[in-house]
Amino acid sequence: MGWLPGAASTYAADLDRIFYVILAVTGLVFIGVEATLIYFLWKYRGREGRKAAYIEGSNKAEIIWTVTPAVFIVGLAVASQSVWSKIKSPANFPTDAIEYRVEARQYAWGITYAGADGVLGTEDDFTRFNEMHVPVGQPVSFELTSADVIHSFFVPAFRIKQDAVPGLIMRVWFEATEVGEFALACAELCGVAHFNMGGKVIVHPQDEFERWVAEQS
Ligand SMILES: [Cu+2]
Repeated sequence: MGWLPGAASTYAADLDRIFYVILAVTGLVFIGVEATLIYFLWKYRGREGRKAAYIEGSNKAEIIWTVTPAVFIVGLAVASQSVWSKIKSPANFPTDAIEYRVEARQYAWGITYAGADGVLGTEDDFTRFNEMHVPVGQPVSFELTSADVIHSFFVPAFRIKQDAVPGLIMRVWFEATEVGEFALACAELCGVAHFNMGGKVIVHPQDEFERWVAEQS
C-alpha cells in the first residue's frame, strides 16, 4: 500500500508493519461492529404487534465487551513492545551514533553540531536553524529540549515523532537509509505560527557530510 510517505530510516518498516497490523485488527472489528449494528437495525425494526422489551442489563454481555477489547489491546501492546523499545528506550540506542543537540522554540529548530572534533560542548560547536544535516547509513542521536512550550520533532519519512517538553531532556535517534531532503515538522500546536515551524533533514553521503561540516567550522 502506498499511502504512507516513502520510508527512509532503518526502523520505518518495523513501524509500518505495526501500523498495518493495528489497522487490520481495528478495521475488521469496525466492519464487524457496523455490520452487526445494521443487521440488528433490520432484525429488530418496528413491526405490527411487536412490543419492545425492557432490559436492566446483562453481566455476561458486559464482561464479554470489556474483556474482548482488553485482550486485543494488551495483545497489540505486547506485539509492538520490541519495536517501541528499539526506537524509544535510550538503553537500546545504537552506541556508535553521532551526537547532536536539538532545541525547539517558537518557531524554529535549533540544531547544534559537534563540529570537526566530533565532540559536543566544545569551542567548535555550531548551531544552524531548521536544517539538520546528517550522513546516510549512520545512526544519529540527540538530546531534544524546548526553550518555551511543548513542540514535537516529526520527520514523517523516518517515522520518528517525539515531543519536546520544556524542562525535560528527551533522547531521540534515527538512521537515515536514503540520501535526500526530508520534511521536518512541528507536530504539536505550539502557538500562532506553529504552521510555519518547518525545517528539513538533509541526508548526505558520508564524505559530502564531512565536507559540509568542515565548511561550517
Ligand atoms: Cu512547535
